[in-house]
Amino acid sequence: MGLSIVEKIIREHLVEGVMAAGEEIGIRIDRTLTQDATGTMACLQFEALEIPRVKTELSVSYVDHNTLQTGFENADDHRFLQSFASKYGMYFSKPGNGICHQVNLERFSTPGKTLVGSDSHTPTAGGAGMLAIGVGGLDVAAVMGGSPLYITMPEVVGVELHGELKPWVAAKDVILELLRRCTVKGGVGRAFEYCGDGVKSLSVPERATITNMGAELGATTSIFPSDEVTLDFLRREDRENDWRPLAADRDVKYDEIITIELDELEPLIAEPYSPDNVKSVSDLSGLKVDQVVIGACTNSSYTDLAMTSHILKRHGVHPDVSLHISPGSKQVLETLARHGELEGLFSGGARIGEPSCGGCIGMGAAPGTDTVSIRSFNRNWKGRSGTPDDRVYLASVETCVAAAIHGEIRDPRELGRYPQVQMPERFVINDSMILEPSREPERVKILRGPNIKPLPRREALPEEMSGTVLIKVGDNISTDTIMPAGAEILPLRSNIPAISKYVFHHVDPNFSKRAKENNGGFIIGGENYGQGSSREHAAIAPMYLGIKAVIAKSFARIHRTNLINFGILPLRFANPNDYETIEEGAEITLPRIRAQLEEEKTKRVVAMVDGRSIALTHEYTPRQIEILKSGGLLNYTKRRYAQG
Ligand code: MIC
Ligand code: SF4
Repeated sequence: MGLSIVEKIIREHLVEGVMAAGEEIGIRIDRTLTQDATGTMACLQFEALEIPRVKTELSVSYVDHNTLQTGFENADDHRFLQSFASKYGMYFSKPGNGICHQVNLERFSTPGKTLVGSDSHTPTAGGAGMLAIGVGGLDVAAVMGGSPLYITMPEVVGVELHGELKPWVAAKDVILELLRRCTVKGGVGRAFEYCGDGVKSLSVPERATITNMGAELGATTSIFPSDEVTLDFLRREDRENDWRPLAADRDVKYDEIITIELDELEPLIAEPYSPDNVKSVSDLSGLKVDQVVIGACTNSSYTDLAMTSHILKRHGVHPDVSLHISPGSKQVLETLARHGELEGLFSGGARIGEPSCGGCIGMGAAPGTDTVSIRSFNRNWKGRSGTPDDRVYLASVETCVAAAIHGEIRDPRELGRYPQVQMPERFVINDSMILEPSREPERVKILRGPNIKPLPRREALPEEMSGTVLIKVGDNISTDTIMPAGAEILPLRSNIPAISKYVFHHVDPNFSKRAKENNGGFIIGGENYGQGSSREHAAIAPMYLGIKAVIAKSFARIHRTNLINFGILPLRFANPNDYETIEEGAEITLPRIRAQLEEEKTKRVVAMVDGRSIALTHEYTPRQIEILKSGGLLNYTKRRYAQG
């Protein structure tokens, strides 16, 4: 039977396990990507492994999230990351050079290579045929230290694209359509591989928009074939030598096939507060819009912004709208400047920010009270923008520009002639903000500011665990809810004692105080607990507060692994109805927990809840059980990989 692209790349990199869906496999990783908000922890963790130099073929450390320097913290982190990269053999992309996923796509993406990144949107690189997976920082640290990446072999879904998109309908609408059909948990345990005659009509940046938002489906990864279109993109980046063709075998048998007729799609929009809350733009026509933000790793490529410029030249921004633009990278900005499109953005009335994540992670551009903000981003969970009761809608750049011009949501097709923007023959190639590692690493001193605090560690798993249910939450709780970001909290990513005060802050500001008073305890969750970002702070900070286990109906992939990596037990209700029977304040005991986990075959754990017993399941692999027994991945990896 023929293989999919996902299977072909995995087969080339397989070092442990069998390539069958649901099985744990270990794959060799060629490259890593880290960003500043998760990178400082990854670096501290790598340091704790006591390995002198990264062992990957290429590791790049980016600064893109914490570029708002309202105090010393972020600037100190940048200096730390720069000195760390130089000493340990990583490339360093300076603040201002752009969003990790966009810069990676432009300067490093290589078909057929494996990439792990400490950011959930790492699969953006799948737009150029890379097998790219988002994980927590500790998993990246272990990979930089020479460990394979351990994942559950996903099922492979073939997304068959037919035809071509109509003018004003965008790649963003393709992924919004998938989110509408599959929901934010539809991709858990699955990889999305794009195929069909429609693939060739999409450019690499358009493909990257689609694979980027595969993260919102909860997918392990998303990938496009590597074809002439990929070669064409790499040529414009002066990297044609990085190309190799990649296609699924003709007789491939996908686990499921989803078909999308591109020419039947219409402009779509996700309403607050979930990326899968998708409607037709025309259904919302007339809704007053106060702010429009174009940018983020989903939609901030040269073609996105050049098209914006051409439309703004024709029609200016509505007087009541504030239009913010964050270019994805310095290359995008420089290319716009060289081709005269930057002028169109300014003269049309846009506010231009530096190339960074910016408003996407609440670092600026927070919307006003009771106002509507429409964004080309990928996430719209309540409060993520920095305004607690925000009303953020997600849409294509085309739909965003139409709203900026009209001051209300309008179908972009009403704007008339579509400006067909081509990519330039050559993008502006200027890697001056990407620094090479030092050739004399022993002379490099790591620069550590006062906000960088030592890593907290967890002891080995005790024989028995007991405590109180500190909080009970519902379905689809994102890591933004568990560990919020934004301008106030994000600068504390290197300081776990300080950031842990904000765990569940917007649900219960006293959560961290209560956790401390109770010496930790338990969390109860619904379906898809921990969806969204890869931030391991949503596990480290609860670990620091003494959380012992999270008992939920189901978990999102990255967060579940992060919990295990930090010695917190993710456990599932054997009978989901038991969720209803546990309230905040209940007393839970996990008797003989070490022994229970060792009874591997049953994969069951019995919990005593206020004296009654409840059956839980765990689905840990033998390796994960060892990690949990060691008190987390750091203790485990140190033992296993430090030598050699
Ligand atoms: C996000 O989009 O939520 C982030 C910020 O990029 C996160 C990483 C982080 O929290 O640092 C992600 O997507 O993994
Ligand atoms: Fe940055 Fe937003 Fe992309 Fe996360 S989703 S990497 S915060 S631009």
